[in-house]
Amino acid sequence: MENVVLYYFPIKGLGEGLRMLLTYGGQKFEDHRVPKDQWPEFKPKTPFGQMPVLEINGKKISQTLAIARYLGRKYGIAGDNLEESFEIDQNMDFFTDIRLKASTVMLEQDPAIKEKIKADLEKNYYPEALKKLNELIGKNNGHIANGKLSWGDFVIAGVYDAMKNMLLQMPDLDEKYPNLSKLRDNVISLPKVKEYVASAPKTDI
Ligand SMILES: N[C@@H](CCC(=O)N[C@@H](CS)C(=O)NCC(=O)O)C(=O)O
Repeated sequence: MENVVLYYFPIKGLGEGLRMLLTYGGQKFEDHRVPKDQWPEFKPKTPFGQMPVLEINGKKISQTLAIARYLGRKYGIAGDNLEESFEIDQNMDFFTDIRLKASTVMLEQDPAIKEKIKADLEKNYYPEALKKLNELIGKNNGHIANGKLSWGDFVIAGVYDAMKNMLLQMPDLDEKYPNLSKLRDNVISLPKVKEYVASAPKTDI
């Protein structure tokens, strides 16, 4: 039997999609939540100095999308052919563009510049990008690609609260772009995942 450990901070963020994917796949794992004060000691022991990290029988692997794709292939939700796999990758790259743009606000330390970047994204980027993402999910029956469940859905569902509350800082995200929260609900209402979510620590991000 595989010995599996998922390392991430004690929040949902990028780790939650992987926790939910492992649960969906019926994989028993240790949900190791690394407290902030223990991170400096653990950081050099990770492949790229960042989490999430998945350890399988002592081997540590990293990068959220690569791990999610790997688990998706393992559990049969990575597309049924090359074209379907491509569609998941393409649409997840688009989602990642939005997530990384939104992260620039959080990463900026100067309050005045932070406000400027946020205002610019709200005026010139989010309306078009989030409208497109919302439409894409709508066309795919509440999924990111191919009109059906894939590993990409788990990543988006996991990071949804962090996007809404910390990165986009958009309290009305559910109402403005309802297909995003519909996708999240589709994932968290999957039987095994629902059980995991009910017993998982409650966090805002
Ligand atoms: N490209 C990486 C990014 C991971 C990442 O940004 N991790 C953050 C937490 S969400 C982190 O480890 N931050 C602590 C640090 O960089 O020291 C991935 O997709 O997994």
